[in-house]
Amino acid sequence: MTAAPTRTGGPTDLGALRQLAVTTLDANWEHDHTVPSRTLYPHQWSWDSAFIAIGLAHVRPERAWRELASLFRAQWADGRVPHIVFNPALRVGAYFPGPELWRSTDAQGAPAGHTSGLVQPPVHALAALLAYRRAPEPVGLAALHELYPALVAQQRYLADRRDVAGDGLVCIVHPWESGLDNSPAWDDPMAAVPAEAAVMRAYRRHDTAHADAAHRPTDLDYARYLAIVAAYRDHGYADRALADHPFLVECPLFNAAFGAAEHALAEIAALIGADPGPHRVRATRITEALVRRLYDPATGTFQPRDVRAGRLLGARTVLGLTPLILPDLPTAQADALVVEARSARFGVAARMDRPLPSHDRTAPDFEPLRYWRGPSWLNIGWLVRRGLLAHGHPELAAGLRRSMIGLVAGAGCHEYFHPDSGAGLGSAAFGWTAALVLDLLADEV
Ligand code: 9WN
Repeated sequence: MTAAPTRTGGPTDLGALRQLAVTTLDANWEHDHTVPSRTLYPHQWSWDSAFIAIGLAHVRPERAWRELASLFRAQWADGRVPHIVFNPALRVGAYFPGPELWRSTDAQGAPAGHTSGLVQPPVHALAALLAYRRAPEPVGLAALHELYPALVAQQRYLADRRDVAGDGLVCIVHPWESGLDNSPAWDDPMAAVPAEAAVMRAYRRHDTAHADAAHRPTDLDYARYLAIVAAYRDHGYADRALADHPFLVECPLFNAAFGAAEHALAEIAALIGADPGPHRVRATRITEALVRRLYDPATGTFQPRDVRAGRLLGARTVLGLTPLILPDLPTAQADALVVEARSARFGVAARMDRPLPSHDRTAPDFEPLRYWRGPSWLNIGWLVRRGLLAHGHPELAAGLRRSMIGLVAGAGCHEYFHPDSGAGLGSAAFGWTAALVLDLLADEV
């Protein structure tokens, strides 16, 4: 195994790389969870914790279970797992928007501590299963027993409350729920959200104090993010009246995670003596719905659906590749996604000359420095690599793995990376980058 040539700031060999990853996770550990970043994101984030648990299972297995347990302690009565769990010990203004904007404790069924009211892709059942496989004993099985009902409730919330179109898929109500906040995928539905950048004069953004504003979402993006949060919050985060909500989208990644969670729950159920059957049935239905509603034969990839406008969204982002993680994705769609992944848009190859970008690198709105509009992210590469393995493409998976390890070896545990040079961008000590590189290093290929 060879790592890419060292770029500024990276460790010199794979032992040092592993050590850097462990040190990063240790430094970000905060009493019962890991912060994504001490500076930019000092609270607990939902899908970050799942990815982080996967890495912790290799080196600090007991913390992997504590990470998931602390997140699920903040689960709402309706089953939603909030995308941010606020640490009450931090000062007001440690992150924007903070608890004073979310006002979760006014909402019915919210926990006593402050959280957001949104969710993120449900990758937690998969994380719990992988953590168990890496570290089954002594606490693994007991932890699965504890988590299982909460993971089932998380899925039930999504299936019962968020299937706004009634087509078997989950609707996200905010770009933050996708995890790919300012992806070009959301440009069209965001343009329809009435807001003015000037409203941001009334607030102090925390992110641009810690990262280059040119790499972050714009003020107009933030004005719209706040308007959508206000609409949801002012209805008590209830999902009954969503027909009038300003942002309603079916995201391929979110729904692929939703299906992958049922596959993982089937395996967890079998391990703890519960019935895997219903999970298998639900997994099959989700994959069928995803193919029926989000696969676009014209582009050969999955596109998000704007539920308000009643049409598929056109941007070809990396979100479209992620249904590969579904083991039961039909061969026709899996083959088409491999063609898309290998195309000049994404450049996946057995020997990659550049990292996997978050957006079509041939598109006119590709922005190599701006967050989810071009830069390369380890969590997405990690998911796509799993998908390539699941669908019989070990050489491509190995190429992607080498590329990802090369990125961290070259630049350190950055939040994201320049999609041409591989230079590190965003937070320099990012939780899921550290965790997932540990997971990649532990595999042979
Ligand atoms: C808003 C924590 C989170 C990630 C998201 C990423 C970013 C937050 C922000 O950071 O989002 O949730 O303030 O930009 O987009 O995927 O979970 O790392």
